Amino acid sequence: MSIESLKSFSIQGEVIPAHLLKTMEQSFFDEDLSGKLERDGYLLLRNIYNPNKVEEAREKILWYLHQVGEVKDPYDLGIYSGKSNRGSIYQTTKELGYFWKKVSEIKSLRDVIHGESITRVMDKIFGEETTHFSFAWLRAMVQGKASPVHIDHPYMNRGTEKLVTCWTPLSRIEENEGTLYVMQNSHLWSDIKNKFFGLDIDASPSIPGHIQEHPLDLVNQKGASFLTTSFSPGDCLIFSMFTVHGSFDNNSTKGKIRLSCDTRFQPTSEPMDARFSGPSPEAHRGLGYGCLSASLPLTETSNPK
Ligand SMILES: O=C(O)CCC(=O)C(=O)O
Ligand SMILES: [Fe+2]
Repeated sequence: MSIESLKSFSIQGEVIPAHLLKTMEQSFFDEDLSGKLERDGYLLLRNIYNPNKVEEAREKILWYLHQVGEVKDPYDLGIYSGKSNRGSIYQTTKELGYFWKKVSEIKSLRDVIHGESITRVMDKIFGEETTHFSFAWLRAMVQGKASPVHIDHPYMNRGTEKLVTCWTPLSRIEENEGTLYVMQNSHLWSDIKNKFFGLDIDASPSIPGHIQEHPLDLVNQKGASFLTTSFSPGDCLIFSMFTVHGSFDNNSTKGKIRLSCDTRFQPTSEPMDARFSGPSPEAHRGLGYGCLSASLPLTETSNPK
């Protein structure tokens, strides 16, 4: 990583010192993926999807965001307009949820995130036939926004424990454009695991699902590092339910929106969390796609979830 880009890493406006940043290690399909996932808590795989298909999905998503006035012309550059008509067109959480469901179910997006290439990877990881949640977490992160530090377990633990997250960038994401980080070896931190194991954020809505400490404090306290990298269309990052992760602030100087989608895979033979399956997944609090902060107008997403 260049010194220039290191200056761009911040979380909630706080600059991350260079010595706390390390580059993620790339994995390759022919390796022992499940062994490596168990060892490291994450797998960075490049060029898994067809980049042209990712680009096609990205353009369609941006077209929808342009339709609600959130993306400048030419829309395929993905530059935030600073404005939005989304809330005046879709006035309730339900309507906003329907809009986001429509965007999240764009065929070219589904062809990427649930397609043959990634399924092959997942079948290899689990050593058996796999399937995925029908629900997908499509995210559009504008300048200055970041996802809080968390593990995924409390958000989706009503089905099997044999579950992984797959984070798919939908464009080139430079290091200053709000990339994802994982904390090195955090999947082995027993205090975090014990604290969150069995917590269900829908059953216990008063207990925060994410980690309360500032990510910098947590990394310092653990003597750990932030692992990250830049991403290209075609890449994906797979991690376990107990891997601590979050995103850096999107510090794009051009106003570029960071588009990505997270999905969940598991063996077909295992029980699935009913909230995230079927044609109309109820998701959190029964809100469907309306539970996602991404369903809100981009002008309102100052407190991302
Ligand atoms: O994309 C983000 O900002 C957060 C993604 C995430 O938390 C996940 O993929 O589990
Ligand atoms: Fe997550």
